[in-house]
Amino acid sequence: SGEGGALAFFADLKPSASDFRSDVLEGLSRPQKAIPPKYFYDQTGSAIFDRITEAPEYYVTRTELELLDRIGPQLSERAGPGAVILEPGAGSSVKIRKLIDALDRPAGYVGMDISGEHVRAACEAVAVDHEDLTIGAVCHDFTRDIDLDALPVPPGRRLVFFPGSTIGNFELADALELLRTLRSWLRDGDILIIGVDLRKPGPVLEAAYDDAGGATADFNYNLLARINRELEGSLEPEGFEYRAFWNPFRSRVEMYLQARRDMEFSVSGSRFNIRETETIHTENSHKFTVAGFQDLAAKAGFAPAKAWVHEDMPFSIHWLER
Ligand code: AVJ
Repeated sequence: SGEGGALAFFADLKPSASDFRSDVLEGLSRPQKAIPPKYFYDQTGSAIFDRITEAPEYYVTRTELELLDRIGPQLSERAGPGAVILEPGAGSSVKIRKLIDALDRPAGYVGMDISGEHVRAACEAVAVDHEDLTIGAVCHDFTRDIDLDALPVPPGRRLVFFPGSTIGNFELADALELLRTLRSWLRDGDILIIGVDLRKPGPVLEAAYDDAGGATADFNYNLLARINRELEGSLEPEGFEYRAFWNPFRSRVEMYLQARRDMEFSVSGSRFNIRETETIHTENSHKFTVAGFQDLAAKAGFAPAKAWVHEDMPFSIHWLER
C-alpha cells in the first residue's frame, strides 16, 4: 500500500475458545493434571514471557541472540537474496529483526502467533522499519494445520525461522510431527533455521526455569488467572506453589503448580478436587545434544546441513534443508 508500517495482510485463523476450554477440562481430568503450555501466551502471558527473557538466570534468549549475531554473515551467505521468512510463534520481534538485518535483501516476512494482538503489533512495528519487505501477520496455533496456499505469502525461497528452542516444549513424538509440519510448509531447497537448547547441569537449568525475581512463577500463575477470566474458573493462584525440576532421564525441565492444601475448584461449570502436594503439570522444556537433534530432524525428512553452537551456555542453531 506504500503506507509506512502497513501490513500486507493480517489473517486471523483464531484458535477458538472451545479449544482452550476442552483442552483445560480434559487436562484437569487426568490422573496427572496438566495444561498445554501454548495457553500461557495470552496478551498478559506474552508480556510476562518477555520479562522471563530478561531474567539473569534465563540464559536462553540472550545466548541465542549472541549466537545469531555471530553467525549472521554465514546465514546471509547460505540464504542468498530474496528469502521469504516464515516465523511460527513469532512473539516479540527482537530475533526476527536480527535475522532480517543479517540477510541479503530478504523479500518478505510472515509472523505467526497464537496471540493475535501481540503478533499483529510486533509485525506492524517490523513493517515500520522495513518498508521494502512484504510483511504479513497471522494469528494461528502452529500445532494446527494451516493452508499456506490460502494466504498471500510472497513468492521466493522460503526460510522457516523457529528460534527460542520452542521445539523443546514438545514430547519427542510431537516434536517429530511438528518438524514434519514445518517441512510441509517448504519446497525442495527451502530451509528451516531452528534454535535448540542443549543439555547442561541440572542446577543451572532449575535456576533458569525458576528465576529468583519470580517471572517464571508469575507466568504460571497467569495461566490460572487466564482460566478464571476466560473459562469462569475459581482457581486460587495463592493456593499453589510453582516448582521446576530437571529430569535427567527424560532430558527435560518439568514445570508444575503444586497445591499447598486440599482445594476444590470449578472450571466452566465442572468441579475438580486437588489434594495437598498434588501437581498440575504446566510445561516441559527438553534439552538436546546436537547429534540427538540432528537425528530427529533427519527422521522428519530434513538434511541437517550445519549446526552452530554457543559454548558458554550451550545452545545450538541448526540449518536444515528440505
Ligand atoms: C518459549 C518454550 C522456549 O522452554 O525455555 C521459559 C518457555 N517457560 N521459562 C522455554 C519457558 C518458562 C520457553 N520456550
